[in-house]
Amino acid sequence: MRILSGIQPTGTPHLGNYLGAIRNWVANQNEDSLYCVVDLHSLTGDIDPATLNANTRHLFAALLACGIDHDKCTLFIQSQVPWHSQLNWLLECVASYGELKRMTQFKEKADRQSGYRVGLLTYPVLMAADILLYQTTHVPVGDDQRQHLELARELAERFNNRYGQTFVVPEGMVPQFGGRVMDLQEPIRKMSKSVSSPQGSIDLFESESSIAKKIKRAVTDTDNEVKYDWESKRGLSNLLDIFGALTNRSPVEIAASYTRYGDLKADLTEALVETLTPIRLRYEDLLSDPAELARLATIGAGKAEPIAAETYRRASAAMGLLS
Ligand code: ATP
Ligand code: LTN
Repeated sequence: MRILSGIQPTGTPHLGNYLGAIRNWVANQNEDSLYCVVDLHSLTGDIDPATLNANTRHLFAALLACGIDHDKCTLFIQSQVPWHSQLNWLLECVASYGELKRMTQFKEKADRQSGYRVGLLTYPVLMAADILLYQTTHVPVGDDQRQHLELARELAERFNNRYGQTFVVPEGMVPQFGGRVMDLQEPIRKMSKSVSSPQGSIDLFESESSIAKKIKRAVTDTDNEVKYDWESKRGLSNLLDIFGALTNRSPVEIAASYTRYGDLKADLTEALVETLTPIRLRYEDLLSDPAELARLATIGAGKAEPIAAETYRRASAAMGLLS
């Protein structure tokens, strides 16, 4: 089993990133696992250079704080391994404009930005390059990445058919609960770094009082029946999903043990504080030593690079490029 996943340094990581992805990265880090901060992906939006620089360092520290251990797996920064951009180009010449134009995330994001960048369209190809470079068998991601993952599989198969067996065709790993954490204020959309309002999202480094306030104000409904039902009770079901993911229990079972929203919210707050406080303390500690973070990033890139170089070499030779 070879695992790879990535996360964008577009802002402070939130509970959705943690429950949908990072927690599962930690759980699987004893496999042959590589995890990266995908800074090149963040250039698809309008991000200030100083902000991108700081976010990348902070996110690297955040992953360590969440329990990623650089001795057990490979943790690196995407742009420090140049083969990602190199393979991206080869795969852009395998992908079609039509299939990229149809990606749901592209359509949503393009709708919100006038004069969006070409990179926003081709972004899933770069994600496919990230995955295929490492002969990845499994990709732990949240539910929103299913379509991008399907494209990575399709490109691998198309390349193998056209140019000869080169890439492993990867599988997604989406968690049963926590794979799609919704915005606390607008539970019809997913919690997101770049779109959610501060009230709709819980950051990994949120203080206890702020977590309590946000959960208290999370949108539910007025009929006061505690029931897990995504059709009629989205806000409440989201809270039950979060609670279930945090405590490894089924949301239906949790719902059965409460009669009042207030009690459920109080206990959920407690579970969140218990999970997030140690992460916040480790994070603050890690940020105090930037030289050590830079050293760990260099080690990670050094471990990833030879694997990526070998796959790139095979792919470029298969396409007829001279070495
Ligand atoms: P952005 O808002 O900038 O698009 P994001 O918050 O969606 O960012 P990413 O960096 O794109 O986060 O995603 C990192 C990982 O977190 C991916 O595996 C993604 O599927 C997962 N993820 C993101 N949002 C959620 C969510 N609300 N619930 C569960 N998983 C999520
Ligand atoms: N597209 C993903 C981030 C991402 C990724 C990857 C995830 C980039 N490269 C490789 C898994 C594997 C996102 O926006 N969440």
